[in-house]
Amino acid sequence: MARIVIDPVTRIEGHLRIEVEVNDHKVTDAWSSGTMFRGIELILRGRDPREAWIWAQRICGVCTTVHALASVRAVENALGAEIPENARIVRNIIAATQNTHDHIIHFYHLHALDWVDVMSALKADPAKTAQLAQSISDWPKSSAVYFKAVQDRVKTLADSRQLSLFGGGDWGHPAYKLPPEANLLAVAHYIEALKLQREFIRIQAVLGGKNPHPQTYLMGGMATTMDGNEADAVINPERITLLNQLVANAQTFVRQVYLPDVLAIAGFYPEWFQHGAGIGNYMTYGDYSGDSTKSASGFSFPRGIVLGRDLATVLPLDPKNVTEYVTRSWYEYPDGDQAAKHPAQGVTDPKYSGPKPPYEFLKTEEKYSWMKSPRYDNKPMEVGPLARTLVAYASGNPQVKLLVDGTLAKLNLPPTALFSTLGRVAARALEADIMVSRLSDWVAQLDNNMAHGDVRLHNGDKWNPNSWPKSAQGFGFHEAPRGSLGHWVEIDNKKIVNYQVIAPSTWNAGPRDVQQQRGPYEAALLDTPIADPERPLEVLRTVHSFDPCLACAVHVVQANGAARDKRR
Ligand code: NFE
Repeated sequence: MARIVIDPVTRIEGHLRIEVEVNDHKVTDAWSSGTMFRGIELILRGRDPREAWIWAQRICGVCTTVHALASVRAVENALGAEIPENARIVRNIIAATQNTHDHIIHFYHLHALDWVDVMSALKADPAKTAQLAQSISDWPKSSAVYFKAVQDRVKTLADSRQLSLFGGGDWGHPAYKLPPEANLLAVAHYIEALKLQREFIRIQAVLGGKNPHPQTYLMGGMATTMDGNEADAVINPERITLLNQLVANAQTFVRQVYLPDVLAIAGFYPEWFQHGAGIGNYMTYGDYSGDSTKSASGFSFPRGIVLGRDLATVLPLDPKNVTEYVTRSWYEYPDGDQAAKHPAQGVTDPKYSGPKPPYEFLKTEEKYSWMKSPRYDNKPMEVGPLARTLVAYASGNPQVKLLVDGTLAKLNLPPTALFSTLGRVAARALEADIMVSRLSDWVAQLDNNMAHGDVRLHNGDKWNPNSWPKSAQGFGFHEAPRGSLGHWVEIDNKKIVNYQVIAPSTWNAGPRDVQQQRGPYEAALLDTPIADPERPLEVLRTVHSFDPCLACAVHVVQANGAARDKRR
């Protein structure tokens, strides 16, 4: 038996440590630990709730914008502020752009190299690579000359012995299965994706003023301008043309590059549709209102829970059933560490009790993470693109069913194959396809409203604090790229007195709970095959398939205004 430690896990955001026990080349137990402590919510205490989103979105620069959206929604929920139709659409466009952008970057720049051996691409025949590329897609760049040029670039890096962004890989690892031509194809598209993402994210600059961290949110709407007859308006016919172009380019990329690449790569790793399932409970708050009612029934990505991998039933979700444990986290609750707390009554009292550095292993039989353990109805839940896809699929959403069934048919797999490491990867790509098609719908809606003279972006009726109740509590949610995000705010006497965030990666990467139930990462790692314990590439495949962000996942809140910063 061997204990393997990966710390830090790279090609993620934040600080994640994974410890696994390996017996006979298989993972027999796993622990996921957030090793960074951070406290953005602290600085929200005492502030005007109208400015909460500005601070909250600094929780993360990777899922930039998502915390602004969840935060502004929490405050609007607390104070009963409604937003106009155009603000709903602009928020949807910003969020879906972020989602699509994240998924593309995740696949190519954070995850693909777990499957793609960059150095093997040097052995590829560019003409055969062109044939392979043309057999899976109409993407116009797929010529032998193009692939030869990419290969020459990689060769220059390799000859210089400074691999730059391809440095530090486990090249030559026996778990790599792609032929050289598929490796060259993927490396070429890795570089293409760098260019695409840079262009596509201009949508945030148009609608949000900048990226990362768009600056146009406002309680009650959006702080931007819209006028069909005004060249100086932020949203005008010229900008609609630009948005349409950027969305169309992304759609072409998703359909002609990203999706075909995922299918081609997955085809060489069919066994990874059997590894990495994990706990098998999937949760989504749902999001992306298709109409101004904002009710859950109008969500483009529906709300619900799939429990125990049962795709025949979608259970309703009630955010009241969300709790967090600190039994195995470096915090204490005033009423004991066995307790479960709803985030609206959340308490964060940090008490590090792990080993003093330098240390070899964490005390995994005790507390071992800065992440808390979120639970729904006392059960661990996986959140993210796979959860959203499964809930939509099991709900009978026609677009999702068509796309998922078509993809499974191409791979000759049953729906149960989705409960896996590659199921997560495939679901993310399919979701990107759906997101970009929704994006063009929303840009068209915005254009249509403008053509009909509806240019309202903000409701000011709750802006004056004198119109607020003495105290109020609110919940804001968003389906961020990595899954279900919740913000809880408590307002008293016009100021924030308590603020709590549960981010998607806290759901997925959190540690065990009072009942010793593993978190989703930990459960997903069980039975992972390990070819070479010195280079546990296979562990990274499953951990990366969740798209971890530990900056979001660890946080601290001060309950009831008690100001004690115990950072260490
Ligand atoms: Ni920092 Fe995030 C997303 C949020 S965490 S990346 O998506 O919220 O999982």
